[in-house]
Amino acid sequence: MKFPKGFFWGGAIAANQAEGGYGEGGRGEIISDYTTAGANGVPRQNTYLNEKGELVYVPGLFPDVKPDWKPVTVEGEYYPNRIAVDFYHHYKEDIALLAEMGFTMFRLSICWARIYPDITDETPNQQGIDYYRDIFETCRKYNIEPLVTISHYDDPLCITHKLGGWENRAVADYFEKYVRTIVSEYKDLVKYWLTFNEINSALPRKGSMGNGIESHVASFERLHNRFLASAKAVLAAHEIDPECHVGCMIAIGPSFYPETCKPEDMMAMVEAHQNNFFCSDVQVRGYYPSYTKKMLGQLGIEFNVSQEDAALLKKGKVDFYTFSYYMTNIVSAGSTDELISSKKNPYVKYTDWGWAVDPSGLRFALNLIYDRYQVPIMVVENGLGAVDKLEEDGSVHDPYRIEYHRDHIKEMAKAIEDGVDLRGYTMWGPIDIVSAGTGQMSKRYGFIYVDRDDKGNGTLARSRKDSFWYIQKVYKSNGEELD
Ligand code: BGP
Repeated sequence: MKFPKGFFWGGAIAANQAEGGYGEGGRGEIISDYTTAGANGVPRQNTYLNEKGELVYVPGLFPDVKPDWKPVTVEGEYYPNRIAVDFYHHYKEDIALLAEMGFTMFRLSICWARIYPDITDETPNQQGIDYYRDIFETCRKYNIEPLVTISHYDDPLCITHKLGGWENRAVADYFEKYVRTIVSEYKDLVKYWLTFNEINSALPRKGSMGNGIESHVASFERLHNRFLASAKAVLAAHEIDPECHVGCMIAIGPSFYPETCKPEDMMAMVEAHQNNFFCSDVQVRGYYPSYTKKMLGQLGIEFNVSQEDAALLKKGKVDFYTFSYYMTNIVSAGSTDELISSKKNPYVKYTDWGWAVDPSGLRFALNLIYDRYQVPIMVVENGLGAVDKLEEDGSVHDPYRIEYHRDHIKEMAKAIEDGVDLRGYTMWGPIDIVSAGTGQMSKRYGFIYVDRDDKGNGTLARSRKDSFWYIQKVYKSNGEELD
């Protein structure tokens, strides 16, 4: 197994799932401050008072609410992201542990509301600026390259409640201002940026509407404005620091298999892939793909793009492609909801959360992506969410996690042999953090255990799991010592 010299080995977290520090350092409020804890199979909810003052529970990472609704906390509900794993106060200790494992890259996100508590503010919040500077300097001290996500599921609340949501094009301009601020501030420390985490999670799909306020048309408008914001970010970053690299970030779980070799299922798979690649077709190629009209037409969206917007998308192409990979799924011509069949694949195992563990799907995805775009690629999320048992002596025996990473890393090596230009691997959640989907702490991805439970009890103490020592061996040997 050979990885190229200088291959980046690391892990990834997101501010809202790790930092906590609610109300500290002058940070403004973000959506997840009002997102409750769910459970395995129980969705998280956002709690709001509607225009009549009634309490409403709204699911989703981008809750479908009206601008005049008021986010509120409800007694008896738990809001895990407010403290998360307190990376806000533990980052020095945490980064030292990452360095001990041999990390050469650390993907983390900046919380927009720490830099601009209200995104329309004219000047940035100095405490936020200093906080991230210290993080990046700490990374550099250990020769860890920061990979910074500019927006990772933590939209400031003022986007909805002051500006009316992403359908307001002004939000893209405020995003550009934010990007100009952070790239200017950190250009001596940060050379790799990603615009929007899993931008395709905001793609309107069959059956994807929330509680019916938002239409598919508005939802596409929001996405289009995010594309514009991404293009503006690329141009601004390159203007300020011609040496930096700006990438897109796509959720490629699910990659797809047709349920049968029936020709209709094969076509369903093609459509599922078009869905999957739609956002990166725009961000990497710089224009809406040929199937746009048909895809959006099926959702009742009439597709038009102005010449001015088209020119911006063309100029603001990203430099590299990154993605999250967790699982594969099955598609069939009969399934109406998001094309994905609920059938299980008999050839793979499933996690306790029902995610298919399919290492060879990663090789398949890497080949597919590279054939399509021919730009450098990084896998910036991949991992196993599992329940761990903390032993009395502080150890955690997690052979399942070791096996998971070993098998996926082997498939990456094969993809490199296949000719894919893969530059790095930042697995998801090297330190246990709050799950985005369920709000649980017990869905753990880390090599580092954090003493905190699903109700917020625990000391927040960090300890090394067995997988910590395994990954240290892998990372320090540049992927050669896998067994
Ligand atoms: C991705 C997100 C992450 C992350 C991960 C694991 O979709 O980019 O933020 O959390 O999935 O998902 P979960 O936390 O729901 O297990």
